Amino acid sequence: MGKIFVDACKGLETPYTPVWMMRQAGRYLPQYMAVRKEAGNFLNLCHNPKLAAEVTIQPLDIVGVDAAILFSDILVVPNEMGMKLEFLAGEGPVFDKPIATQSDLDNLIGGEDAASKLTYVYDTIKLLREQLDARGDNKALIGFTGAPWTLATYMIEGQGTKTYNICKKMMYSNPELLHKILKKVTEVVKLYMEKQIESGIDVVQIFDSWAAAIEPSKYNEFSWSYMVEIADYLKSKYPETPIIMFPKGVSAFIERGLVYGNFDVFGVDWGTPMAMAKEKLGEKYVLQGNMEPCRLYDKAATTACVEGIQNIMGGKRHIFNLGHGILPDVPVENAIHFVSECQRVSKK
Ligand code: 1CP
Repeated sequence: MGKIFVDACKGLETPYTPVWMMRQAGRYLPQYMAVRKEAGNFLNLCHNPKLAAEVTIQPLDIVGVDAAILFSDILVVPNEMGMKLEFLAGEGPVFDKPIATQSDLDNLIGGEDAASKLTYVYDTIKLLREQLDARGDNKALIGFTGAPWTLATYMIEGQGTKTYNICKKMMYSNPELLHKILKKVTEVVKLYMEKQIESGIDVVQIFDSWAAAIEPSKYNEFSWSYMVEIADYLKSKYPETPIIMFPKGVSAFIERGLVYGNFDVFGVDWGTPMAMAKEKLGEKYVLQGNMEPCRLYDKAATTACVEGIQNIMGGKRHIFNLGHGILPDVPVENAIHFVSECQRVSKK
């Protein structure tokens, strides 16, 4: 028997619709908080394969999801390109010297030199591969990367942002430099994902969390085309490894029929009506999603949404998920409820 999650990514029939949650290994789990404390801080946890593997597995046992997602962060990539990264309590990620000029970019490590520094990620994956195979329960392992655009927003702004004004100023006044940054990041990401696959992941997910910062007519040029390039590269070498594309907030882009490329699964965010996504994309891609994460605060609101999505998708070419990450103050029992409801309503 194949892994139910991998089969679903390929559009094959499965006994029920598999489910996982973005950000499922994280702060809403007391068991995660305990391991993070043991590690000292979040980045130490990412750098420690034994502990990173432990928190990756936690949601399989505690919440019952059908796939594990590698515990790491999208920002380890710019960090290993030479940008010093810190996670400040309450403020999130901060880079001490954002990229503003061509010479800042030239100082960054690129290509194989950067990708081969991420050994702790590959070691975590190898450990997880052994542990998951030993369990024998056919749960899949998802590897991931940030999209070049989403990574570039942190590299240029130096931190999270509400307005994206520094990177958008570059987009309109110096697009050549922005493209050079995106190209350099794309080259590292291609090799990074290739090494994740070689280390043992089953499926790749690309997070373009800040896709919605770009106006629809510029989205292909500054983000989508780079992800298509990454997918083409990976598919030419690993045609059997499914790729999930999750761009957040691009409902206008979907509606205009602008989605193309060598992906297997399209991750639908919670602001996009599932019926519209199905109509526009359902034949080309398996769809993943898309419950509004805040419905997890209420069990009845969760059940109603799961049933609604099931009615639209009918258990075909679908993977249940949230339409973005789970929030830290969600009760664990509500997450368990979501997962079991997805499996219940879709059981054949
Ligand atoms: O323990 C802590 O305090 C740190 C919180 C945390 C965690 C648990 C961060 C900091 N990152 C992570 C893990 C993580 N990040 C995972 C693996 C765990 C899982 O999904 O189960 C993944 C896939 C990510 C990816 C990630 N990091 C994204 C894309 C996904 C998304 O939610 O859109 C982004 C944008 C980041 C950046 C990031 N990492 C952490 C913070 C606080 C932020 C900033 C978010 C922001 O700018 O608003």
